[in-house]
Amino acid sequence: MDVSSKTSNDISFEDFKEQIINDYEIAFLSRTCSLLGRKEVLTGKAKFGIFGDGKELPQLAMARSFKNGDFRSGYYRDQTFMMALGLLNPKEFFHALYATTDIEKEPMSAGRQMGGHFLTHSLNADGSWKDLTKQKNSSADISCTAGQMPRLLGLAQASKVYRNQKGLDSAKFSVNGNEIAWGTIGNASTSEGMFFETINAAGVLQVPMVISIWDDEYGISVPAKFHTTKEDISEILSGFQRSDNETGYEILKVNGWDYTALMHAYENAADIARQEHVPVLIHVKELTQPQGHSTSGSHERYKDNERLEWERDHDCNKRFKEWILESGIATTEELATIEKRIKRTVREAKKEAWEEYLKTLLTNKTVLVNLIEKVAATSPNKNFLNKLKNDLIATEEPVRKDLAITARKSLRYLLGENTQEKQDLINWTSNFLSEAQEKYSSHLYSENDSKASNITAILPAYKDDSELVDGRVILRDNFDKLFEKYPNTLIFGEDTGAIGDVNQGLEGMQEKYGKIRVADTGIRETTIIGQGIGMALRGLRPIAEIQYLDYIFYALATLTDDLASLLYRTAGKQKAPLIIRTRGHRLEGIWHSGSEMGGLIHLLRGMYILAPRNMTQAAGFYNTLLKSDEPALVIESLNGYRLKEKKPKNLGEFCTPIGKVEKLKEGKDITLVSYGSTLRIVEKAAKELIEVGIDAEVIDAQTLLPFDIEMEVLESVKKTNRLLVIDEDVPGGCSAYLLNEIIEKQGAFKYLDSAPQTLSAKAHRPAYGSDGDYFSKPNREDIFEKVYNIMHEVSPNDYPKLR
Ligand SMILES: Cc1ncc(C[n+]2csc(CCOP(=O)(O)OP(=O)(O)O)c2C)c(N)n1
Ligand SMILES: [Mg+2]
Repeated sequence: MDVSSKTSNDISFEDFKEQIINDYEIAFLSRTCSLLGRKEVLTGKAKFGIFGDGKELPQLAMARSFKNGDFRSGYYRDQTFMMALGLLNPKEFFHALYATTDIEKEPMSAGRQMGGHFLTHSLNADGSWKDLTKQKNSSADISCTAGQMPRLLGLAQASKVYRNQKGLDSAKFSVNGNEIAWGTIGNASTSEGMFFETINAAGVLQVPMVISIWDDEYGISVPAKFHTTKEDISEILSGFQRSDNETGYEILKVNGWDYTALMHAYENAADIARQEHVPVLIHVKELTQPQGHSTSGSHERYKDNERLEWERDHDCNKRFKEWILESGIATTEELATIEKRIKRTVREAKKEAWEEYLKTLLTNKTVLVNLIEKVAATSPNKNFLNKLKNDLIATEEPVRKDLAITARKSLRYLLGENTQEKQDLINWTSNFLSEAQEKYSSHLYSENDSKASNITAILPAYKDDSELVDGRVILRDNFDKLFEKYPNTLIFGEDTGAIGDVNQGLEGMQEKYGKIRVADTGIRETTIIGQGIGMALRGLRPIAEIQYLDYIFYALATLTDDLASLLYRTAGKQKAPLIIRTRGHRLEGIWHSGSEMGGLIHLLRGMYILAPRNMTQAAGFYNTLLKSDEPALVIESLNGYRLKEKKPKNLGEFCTPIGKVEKLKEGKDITLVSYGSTLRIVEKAAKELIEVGIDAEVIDAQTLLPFDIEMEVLESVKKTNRLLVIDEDVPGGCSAYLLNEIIEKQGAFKYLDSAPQTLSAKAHRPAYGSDGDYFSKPNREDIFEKVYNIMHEVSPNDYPKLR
């Protein structure tokens, strides 16, 4: 196995010396950036700063053991690590602080994330993968403490899959699974459930993950005694330590100011993880925060003098320097020369970054000042316009907002004027606004050809004598085709493997495709999603199964904070095309009847949310999604697995289009829009309505995010002039969203002759009793009566009062 690394044991003393001096330079460089960064915030040039000071030394050790192909999943303290690997330079550090919106200059997020949130680019401009085995990789940070943990599990698991599963397309992602996923987390954040869930799962899965805990004994102002039992995280995790006869973790403890101990700990950890695929936990103790937590306050408020004194004494850079001097590796003068040079470098980088940041803004300012000057020359509102112009001139360091406000306000003073100068100002303003908007709003979804809503629809095809089978059989046989067709696809979840999911949609698949590709997991929704995100970030095509929609909320934080925001927060530089399979809508009881679509569509923008009415449509969505590279949530109908459907002959091929509604019944009196399980009831109600002379058009929304890109519902409303949206979410939930899409976005209000309405479930969850569903969710009679009453209002003579 090619996992050997050059260790400090087998290099010459000269090399060792050089390495140490190099490390000292990085430690000093990083610290200088932190100190100057804080000043930039305090003088108002940047809004907020959170830095890596006090954590430099262990990050140098981690960087030294970090190889090409490896992945980091960490948090805001890791600037030294990034600098050590050449993934962040001082100029980029300052660009991030100022939030420069140019991705070339601010590669971490093009100004979308606060400084201190790191990443590397996994994608080329066209959205295709770079060769991740030839670069050092960092998944994109999020601010939520411990939010990096679930994905860390998946990043590590990918190595395990690549090493053990034959036939995968691994060229750009793995060399025999030798890659380590390196996690970092603050001591206080280990209190989060996500941390414990991940630790346990990685122990079960035995994946190559090295998790470092940067322990500075504080979480902002709160000391360790309020966070951690016994105030010692590795002590309380000691039960995870592997033994001769049981698998588990290797747990290491090391002081964060002890350079040689750190180097050895990290080399040791890397060897164990890389070669044996055993998770390693490194508890790095006695770290400090020389400048306190962030620029939001000073730590003198909550640390006593004794602690502050202790921190000064244990500052890892100070101890490192003392050790270098004591060991005779360098002299005081030599280090002073280095420090002087680095201070200069950082100051220059800061200056250049600020100038670059301001440059386009100042150019735009000059153009705008000229444009306003010209319109003012002939305008009766000259004085007002000149005031706006002079105010802008006085704003020496404008942000885009200042320019936008000035331009937009000046147009108000030109109402009724009709000059070329005014037109020039209008043109400039429109351009400026759309460019600025693009900088802050692009990449919520893919902008490439593989965008999910670009995938062409392929209809299911049937033989003349196609058999009627249970819906779950269609899913199962379709998954069979998909596993055959896409070697990198794998599915996992609670009861997904051995029994082939609770509804037998994967019956026999584990026997056929093995325990890696069709796998059971523990009951731990958050890390099931984390497995999916991490593996998707490394080129696999995971399908993570959440057993019931009602339990997705355990994983909601990871879905909304990490997965849904990924493309946006990386400005298109990372993707995680994770498919989440779950089942929901009505069945029975409070936790097996969920259809909480409103909550999901609001929190998961950046993902696709699909609610197929039957298993053929569902299978078609999986087929479409695997051709695309975007994350999606597919909610199968819980009560549809045993309903009969005609079995298509082109399983694995037909594609349900994303963003397209489907008309299920033509009608002329009213448009009924619904989705999922409710739709079947709507169809039955529509049949009964015919008996009283009401001819409803029935439309399946089926893809909620995005909804009806081609605006087919609008065409329907143009014909029927009436609209009712029906679902089984709470009042004001998804039905209100659909109404907003149709009325406001599509502009259907112009064509309505009756008030548009919604019919939803009650605000509470459905009761379990045999008629609990009937009284909790819209039933056939409710739908019939609601439609009838709308028609009664239109024509009381034709449709006399029901009751
Ligand atoms: C889920 C969540 N809760 C609260 C916060 C606010 N917050 C940011 S950092 C932090 C303290 C983290 O302390 P620790 O994990 O020890 O890391 P350190 O900053 O000390 O390195 C808190 C409470 C957050 N970002 N996310
Ligand atoms: Mg801490």
